[in-house]
Amino acid sequence: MVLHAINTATAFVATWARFGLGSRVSALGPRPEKPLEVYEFEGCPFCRKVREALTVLDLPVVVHPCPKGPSRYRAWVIENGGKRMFPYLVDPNTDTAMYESGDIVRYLFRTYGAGRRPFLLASGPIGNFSSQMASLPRLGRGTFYRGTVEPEQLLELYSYEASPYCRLVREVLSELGLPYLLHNVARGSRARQAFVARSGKMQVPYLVDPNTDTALFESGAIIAYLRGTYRA
Ligand SMILES: N[C@@H](CCC(=O)N[C@@H](CS)C(=O)NCC(=O)O)C(=O)O
Repeated sequence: MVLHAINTATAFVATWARFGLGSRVSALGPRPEKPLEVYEFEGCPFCRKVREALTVLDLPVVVHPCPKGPSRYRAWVIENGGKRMFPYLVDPNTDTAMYESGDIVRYLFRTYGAGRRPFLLASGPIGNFSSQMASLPRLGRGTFYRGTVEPEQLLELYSYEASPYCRLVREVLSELGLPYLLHNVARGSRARQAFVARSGKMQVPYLVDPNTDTALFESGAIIAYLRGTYRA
């Protein structure tokens, strides 16, 4: 209980360090037919920039967590991309695959946006520094692999990047190496209506696990569920 409160408070600090970037949607361009795929880990400041861009551009994405350690997607990236570097984006809609957070953010806004990149995503060094500062209070959470059980089907998470409660859940998904379909539902998201129709209310995080026929709100409950189910 106390630990969850401390975690939530430090997750809030991370959001403030980015001035709330990733809490609302900006001008949108064309929509992809298939979800994008990203290989990343929650504790990585460069990966945060990509997740922010995906939220701001209201894009669904399959997240393949690549925490440090023997996570299978980390090995996949090294084999397919040629380098051990994260984030790595795969866009099946345009047959594109790329490293480098700055290039990925530029690509996303060029392909799926209709406006300018927010300052913290456009300014290289300042944006990177602020993202590194945002990672500090979380003390490396979401960086190291602690997974044991591989689910058969993809989990689904409704979230948006700036939400501190969602951050706590994404950290655990990352550490457990669990892949999931991330539905970004920031303010102004076109996906909100369908989300409320599915879940009954507008509240994130919301986890759906088709492997156990489970769906639940509340970060604390979701984290307990994930650890109980996927950390043998
Ligand atoms: N310039 C790259 C830097 C990426 C980078 O340094 N990523 C770190 C993680 S934060 C990494 O891949 N480290 C290797 C590892 O995790 O093994 C970018 O902006 O994408």
